[in-house]
Amino acid sequence: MARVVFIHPPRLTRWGRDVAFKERLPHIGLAYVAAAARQAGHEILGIDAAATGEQIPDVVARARAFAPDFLAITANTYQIVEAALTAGALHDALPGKPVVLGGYHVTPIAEETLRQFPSFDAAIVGEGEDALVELIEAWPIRGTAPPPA
Ligand code: B12
Repeated sequence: MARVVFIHPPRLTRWGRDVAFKERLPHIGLAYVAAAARQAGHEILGIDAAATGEQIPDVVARARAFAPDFLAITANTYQIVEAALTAGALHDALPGKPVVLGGYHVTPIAEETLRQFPSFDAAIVGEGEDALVELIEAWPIRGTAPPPA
């Protein structure tokens, strides 16, 4: 069993402006992936910072308090910089904990995205329910040996 935090990144670029209803809607795709992880027996925490208005320090504090093994972030293209900054802050606060990216930005350009934003350790393309569970279970967490090549 792993402890996994699911994050919809904060909005950084529109501070002080009214937030439209669209940005307040919870992220359904991330919820699907989180539900699959929970169904597979993992402990989950969801942080929809885009919907709640939380900022990177809030996300980091909540993630740390949960003592995660694994961090999962979603991003559309207009959120990729926010997601990368959040991943970097999580790495600083939780050294050695893997951060995996999913969603619409990374799906068509995974290799380019991972090269451009080294704060992501891995990416999942397309629908993430099964793939994320497989990745969590294969990743060498808590000192377990890596899977055979
Ligand atoms: C529904 C929808 C909306 C709803 C969102 C409701 C909600 N809060 O969830 C509303 C109407 C609000 C909306 C608004 C916008 N949308 Co919209 N929307 C869609 C749509 C039609 C479906 C998304 C969806 O819910 N899919 C179903 C869920 C279950 O799947 P999913 O989100 O894809 O998630 C799966 C995978 O992506 C993956 N995954 C996702 N995240 C993660 C994370 C991890 C860690 C992992 C492992 C996997 C993973 O696994 C998930 C489960 O299988 C898509 C187009 C499409 N047909 O897919 C566009 C789409 C996502 N929207 C888009 C855009 C641009 C917008 C707007 C900016 C439009 C605008 N100009 O206002 C706004 C932004 C709103 C905001 N600021 O947040 C673009 C994004 C393109 C991009 N590259 O970023 C899309 C792809 C449409 C397009 N072709 O251009 N949208």
